Amino acid sequence: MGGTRHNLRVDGARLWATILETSAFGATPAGGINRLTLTPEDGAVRDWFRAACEAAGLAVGTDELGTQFALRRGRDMSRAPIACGSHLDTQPTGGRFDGILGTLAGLEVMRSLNDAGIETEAPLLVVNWTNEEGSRYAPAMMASAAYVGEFTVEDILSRTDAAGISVGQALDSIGAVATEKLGTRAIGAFVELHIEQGPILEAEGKTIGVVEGGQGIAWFDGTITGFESHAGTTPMPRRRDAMGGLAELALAVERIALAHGPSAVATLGEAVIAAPSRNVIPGRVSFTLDVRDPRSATLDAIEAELRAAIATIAERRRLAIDLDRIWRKEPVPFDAGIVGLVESHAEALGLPHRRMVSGAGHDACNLAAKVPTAMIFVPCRDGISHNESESATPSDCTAGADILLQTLVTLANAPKAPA
Ligand code: HGY
Ligand code: MN
Ligand code: MN
Repeated sequence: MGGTRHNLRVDGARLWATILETSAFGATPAGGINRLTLTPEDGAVRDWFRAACEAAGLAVGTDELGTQFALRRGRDMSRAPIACGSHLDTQPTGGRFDGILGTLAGLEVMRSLNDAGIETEAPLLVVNWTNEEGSRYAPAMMASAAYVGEFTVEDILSRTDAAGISVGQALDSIGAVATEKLGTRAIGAFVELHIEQGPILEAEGKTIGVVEGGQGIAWFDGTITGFESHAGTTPMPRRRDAMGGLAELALAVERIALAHGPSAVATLGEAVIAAPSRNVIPGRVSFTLDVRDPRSATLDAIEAELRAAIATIAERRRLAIDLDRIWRKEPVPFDAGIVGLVESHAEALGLPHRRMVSGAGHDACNLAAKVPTAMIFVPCRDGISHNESESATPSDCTAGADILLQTLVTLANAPKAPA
């Protein structure tokens, strides 16, 4: 069969039905999903995914970090599979599309090839990567980073959440049993479909984002230490108020990011007062920072300016402020050949499209270090994501899945690379 069959399409209604069906696992009253990685809700959707893949004739394996690999045989099983997929875990205020669209569209592609009786030369693979979100366990895109060798199994299994539960314990709690070693699963190329999670495609009336790469990310953990004392008897000038320090830091984060705009973004997303009490001046606050920009040098500059601002706040307010960079992901370019394929298929299907860089991190940003990788974006309403109101349309999801189908088939039927 030829490399590309432009008349080949997914069953958009079936894809949409699976998105709605699986949104029940961790459904929130506001219509979103709260399905943190390796919770019972995540375990339930993983069981659903395994059963659905097996019903579609795929062989499902699980690695030591719980990542699920669903394999569709090809005529030439000596070739490395062409992979797709994304993640099924969500943020606490997650929506029904972030990660879920790419994973379920992968299943839909396999189901559509089954319906059409098509066997590809190379095998195909659908992947559900563990803990893409990084909300319960840092860093984000954790399992795909370990798959490409950035972390060891032991390091990841020992990481704990805010309740002190380790990744290993959480995997056991959902009954995840490894059938293969981390990093041993062959992948010849990786294509990830995802909602844009930003406003550009919708604003420009484009259906397909041809993603050329991912921006850089830096994550920080910090603590501000002041001095607890009586809220009623401590005069304002004598206070060493950790929350006052945090308030100033939050404004400095915003000011510094804006100064490097428009691409730079920075977020103080978590803050916890140790032993909070209405009538005690906070003495200790822990916080987290997320800083991003497509330019590595700008990430460096923002970090330096943050540290300078922290030194000034600490000195003036007689606080101790520690800032620890716990993760740095460099900006990553995707494979020009596959990017071109996504673009040419969007062209061939008459779908309005544009090239762009991803503001969000994705497992594809890790895979790109090891295998030819690219991404396909579709719009989401008002660019909203990591919010329960996250929304996309059936037609855009179907269009993205069609491009995924065409791209995967082209790659799987391409002439075998010389040994
Ligand atoms: O943080 C991110 O960019 C991704 O949504 N985990
Ligand atoms: Mn995602
Ligand atoms: Mn996300």
